[in-house]
Amino acid sequence: MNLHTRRLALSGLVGILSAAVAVGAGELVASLVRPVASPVIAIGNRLITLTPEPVKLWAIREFGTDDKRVLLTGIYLAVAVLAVLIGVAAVRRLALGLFGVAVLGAVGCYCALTANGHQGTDVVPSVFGTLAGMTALTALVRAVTGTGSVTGTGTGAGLDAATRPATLVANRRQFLRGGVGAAAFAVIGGFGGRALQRTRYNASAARAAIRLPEPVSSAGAVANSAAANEAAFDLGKSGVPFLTPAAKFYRIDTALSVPQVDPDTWQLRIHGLVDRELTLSYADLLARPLVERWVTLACVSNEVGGSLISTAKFRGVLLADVLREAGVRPGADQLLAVSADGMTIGSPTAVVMDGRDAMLAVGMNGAPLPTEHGFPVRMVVPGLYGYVSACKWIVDLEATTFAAHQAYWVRGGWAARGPVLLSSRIDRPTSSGFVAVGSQVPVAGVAWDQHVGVSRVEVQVDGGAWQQAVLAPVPSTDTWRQWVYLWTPTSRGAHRLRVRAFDAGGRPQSEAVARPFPAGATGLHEVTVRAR
Ligand SMILES: Nc1nc2c(c(=O)[nH]1)N[C@H]1C(S)=C(S)[C@@H](COP(=O)(O)O)O[C@H]1N2
Ligand SMILES: [Mo]
Repeated sequence: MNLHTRRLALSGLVGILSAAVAVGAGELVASLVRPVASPVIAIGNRLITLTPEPVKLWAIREFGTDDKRVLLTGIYLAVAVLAVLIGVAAVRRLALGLFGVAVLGAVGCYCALTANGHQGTDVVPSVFGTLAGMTALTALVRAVTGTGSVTGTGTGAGLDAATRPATLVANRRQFLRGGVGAAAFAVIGGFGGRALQRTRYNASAARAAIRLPEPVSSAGAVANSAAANEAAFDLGKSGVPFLTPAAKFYRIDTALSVPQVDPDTWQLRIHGLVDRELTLSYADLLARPLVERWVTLACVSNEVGGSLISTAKFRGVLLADVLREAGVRPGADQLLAVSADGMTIGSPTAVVMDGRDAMLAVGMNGAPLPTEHGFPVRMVVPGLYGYVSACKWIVDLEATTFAAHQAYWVRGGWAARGPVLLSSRIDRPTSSGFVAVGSQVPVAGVAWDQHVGVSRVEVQVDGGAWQQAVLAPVPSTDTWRQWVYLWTPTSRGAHRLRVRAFDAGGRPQSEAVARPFPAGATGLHEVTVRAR
């Protein structure tokens, strides 16, 4: 490598080290402000809100619950590329590099100050990160060019390549010291800051200390039928279990850093078009009669055959009771929920109040809600997609109208009212699987039409006649329904399996192919399996 190339590489390194110092300082200061104020998180959250819905859908489809890790990796890579450019610019002309850092810092400040649910102090980590980055850049560039240094052997002509010393680094000792110092600061600040954030803002200790009261109305009978399902069909092996364990429950939200809400200070304010404003503490909620219900929650972004649907036993307070106490006025057709992280989710009041088990949920599968699933309190409304009903980390509920307020996803073009659509899925066998000719193959899966119910499921092999599957018993219409059809392949080669479900009224699910946007996917799920 000639001197020129080596100098370029070194300039890039100067940029990377300075950016690392900026990011590290940002994380460290964010540990004193709050985790969402971290510049990288703030930029990521802004990117999430700026991303057009089709791209979001694509990301959810491609990466699922990994979408956040992918986004953060992308941001780090982009910052690294910009940092190299800034470094190269700075070694030529320091002011130019400093300007670049300032622009990046300004982006961080802007994102922190415009985030959903932002606070004024959220800008502080970005400001400190920018200043730290500028300081590091200045020191490292001066060591390289020998400008502005007392001990330097340079001529001070950092701008002019012709008069520059013919060495790579004008002040080698100063550069080494600065570089090692910057790297150490970045690593300690970054990882230390993150660790501090995790200890200072962590709801898991509070969560672990909670003992939920027993429900006055339990989902016990339901547990029996879930067990019966598994026994009858061996669905544990051949399909999906009725209950989704919390660790496997799908997760969809825009929170790059999971809100850590302290149950001791948590409050839910119920206001707007009501006769009496209510403010409930966590203790108030637990003091009320709790019910426990099996509910299948589904995401509107779920593709036909997708996995953004899960079933849990939710424990909570019936929301309609609370709303009757507040006295929701006629005309308030929307209940607008706001979360600790500024998400807004609007539900149709009539649906919440129609007698179904809409809840302010505090528990999931017998334990307090997991932090990722909304601890301490979330909404659950059987029959509505999550984006119009299932606000996690809820802190505010306003009785309003659809005309007056558009919730977050609705502003993105999604349907304002989101009833779950009748659908079905084949879980076994999978498309990649082989089955044996002449053997009995359980074709199994789930079908759902929450709060309406599934009355029949049929399976079709290679375009032939539709065959009726056996349905598992269900606790209520609010959950998915497991089904199984025993199929004996009679010939080798590829076989196409399709499934369709019928609702409680005998209506079949729509075969028209529609993408999830804007009101949920339709079409029949099919898998192709090989028999040999
Ligand atoms: N605060 C908050 N609540 C939210 C969301 C969100 O992004 N933020 N996403 C909603 C969507 S789109 C769905 S499908 C459900 C998913 O709930 P889960 O992550 O517990 O499965 O949460 C809903 N509640
Ligand atoms: Mo969703």
